[in-house]
Amino acid sequence: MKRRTFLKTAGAAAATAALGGLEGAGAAIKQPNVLMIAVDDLNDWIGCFGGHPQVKTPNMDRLSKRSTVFHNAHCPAPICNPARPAMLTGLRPSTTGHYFLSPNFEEVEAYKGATTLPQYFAENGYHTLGTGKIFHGGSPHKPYFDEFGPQGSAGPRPEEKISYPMGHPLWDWGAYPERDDQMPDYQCNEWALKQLERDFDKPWFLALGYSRPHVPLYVPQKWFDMYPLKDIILPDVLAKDREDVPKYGRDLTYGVTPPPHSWIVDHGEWKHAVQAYLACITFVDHLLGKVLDAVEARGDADNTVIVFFSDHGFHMGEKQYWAKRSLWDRSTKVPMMISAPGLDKHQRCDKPTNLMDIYNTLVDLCDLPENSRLEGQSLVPLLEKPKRDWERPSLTTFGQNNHGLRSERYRYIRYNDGSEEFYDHKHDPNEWHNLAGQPKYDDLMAEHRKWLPKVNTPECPKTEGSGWEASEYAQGRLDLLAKDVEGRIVGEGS
Ligand SMILES: [Ca+2]
Ligand SMILES: [Ca+2]
Repeated sequence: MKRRTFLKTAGAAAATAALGGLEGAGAAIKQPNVLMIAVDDLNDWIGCFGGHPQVKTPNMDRLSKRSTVFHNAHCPAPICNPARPAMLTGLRPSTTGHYFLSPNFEEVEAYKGATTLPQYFAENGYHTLGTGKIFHGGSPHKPYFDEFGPQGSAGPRPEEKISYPMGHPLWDWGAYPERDDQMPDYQCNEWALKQLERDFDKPWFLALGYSRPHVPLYVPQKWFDMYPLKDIILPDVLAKDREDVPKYGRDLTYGVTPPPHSWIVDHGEWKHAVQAYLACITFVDHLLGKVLDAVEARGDADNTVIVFFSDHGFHMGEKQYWAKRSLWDRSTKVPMMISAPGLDKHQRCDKPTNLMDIYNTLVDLCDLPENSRLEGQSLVPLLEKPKRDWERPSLTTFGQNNHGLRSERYRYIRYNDGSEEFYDHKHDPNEWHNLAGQPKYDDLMAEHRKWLPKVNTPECPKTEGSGWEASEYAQGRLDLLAKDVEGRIVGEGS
């Protein structure tokens, strides 16, 4: 399988050169460039993913037309800080013990000796550039790239919160600031656009990470105006959906940093929060459009791989819950698209895939030597044939020995205490009806259980002084923290 795509591309380029192509034979052997676009906390509310009927994402949709669109892709961990290093080192959370918001990537012993994705490209002849949020916000990004522009951030905040007066400072939504150019995402985008005007004497790898639609859900008013509040359609939610979830799963997703669902509903803020999320998505889509224009204007556009993904999904009230940190599809499922030279465009893939697979896939597409430490798998076979047999389900881990597995049709969850959930997406795409415990699903559940990781490393030590952490929740020890829930001035945001 390996190198087939590159060879095909090189072959096509050589043929062009033989026919008197203007690019010359030199271009025929050049490895493809890579543009990697990471979006923060974006679920499938994108036109081409069909997650919300009102969302306006013309540029993501445009990218989908040159890509293979992965409709069943999932994150390694449903929270930024462990998800990003897992995919960038190829080491699963269950291998490293890195599960929550502390410690930062650079402090985790198990990553030492791992070569991150951009470093691997640099070691193998690429010029690497990055800007925005690639690793989690607290980690310095510069050491991992040849050049790094502005690092992403949550951006400016008003003196007083707009919609959710209590709780974590990042948890708010509303129209702010006045202009796009006040947004860090805008500034990162401008830096990326400048790089895309340059000529490079090596193949290039450019990583661009947008911080929206991560909270605070602030963008200028004009983006809100695209979604009139009165017309907002709320997500499909089943009342009392959590009643058939095991206690461990309910405790794990009690919600600490985000507002309680009941607060949002009782204060008439649900539509407003949905409006704000949609507005943030369209703002990011607009920035992406400029980047796609810049790439398409380059002479090497046809020899550029584009990978687009979000680091995990996001609840907007589904299962009476907000944000991430769950093992349900709403948290684990990510939009993922891969466009590469020589491959068919506008393809749909429903096979289970994972952000962990991006590292392997890029190594494969760019004909780099194999990195044997990676725990993902190359998706090139699926890029070539999206409907081919694909056995391995997609694994998401949240806390030690809490796992979700997604196969093509089913979701299986097993918590640390042995309790389980099982959903049939063919008949229940919202995961409303937990089938675990019904004897007729025993065999299917056993099939899924076989794929649980054999290694479940204890949680790595937290950074000293990092304070409250979600891990107590995630280990099902809700009672320890009940006193903290009232005030809700806890947690670290994402
Ligand atoms: Ca995130
Ligand atoms: Ca339910």
